Amino acid sequence: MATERTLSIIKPDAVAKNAIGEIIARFEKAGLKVVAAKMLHLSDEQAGGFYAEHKERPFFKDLVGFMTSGPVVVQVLEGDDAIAKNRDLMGATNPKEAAPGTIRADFAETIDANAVHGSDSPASAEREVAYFFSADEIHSR
Ligand code: RTP
Ligand code: MG
Repeated sequence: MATERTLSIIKPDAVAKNAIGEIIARFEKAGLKVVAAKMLHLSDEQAGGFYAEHKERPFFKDLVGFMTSGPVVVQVLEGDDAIAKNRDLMGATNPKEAAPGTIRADFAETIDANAVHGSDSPASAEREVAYFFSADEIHSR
């Protein structure tokens, strides 16, 4: 299995619930390492640019509104198969459909406020990591 990097965001709902530590513990227990991290309160421009692929979707305005509603924790996770592993830990986009024991099943109630973001492919991981972090902010280990 290839060592990969993926971009994770702990969204405003999970930060507000004081669940940052519990969510990061799940990554670490699954063998993913936090190699970069920061807390940010995203602007409309930052959130809209990050989710630019969804610009024409009906939920885009709500998505940007939610992602700017409070601070988030952005992290780079590194490990074997990190992109798919993180998506497995997160669970389905809609928490009501997320498998028991996944982050979204345990920490989220609605599709709009669903606790975490994770890159969905190697191409998005590369773009998303670079969106928030410069090379000297990432500490591979
Ligand atoms: P994310 O990008 O945040 O990790 O979520 P995802 O890959 O599981 O889902 P994606 O299709 O990329 O959608 C991004 C976020 O938009 C909201 N959404 N709402 N109402 C809807 O039908 C709908 N579909 C998506 C969700 O909050 C989702 O996380
Ligand atoms: Mg997505």
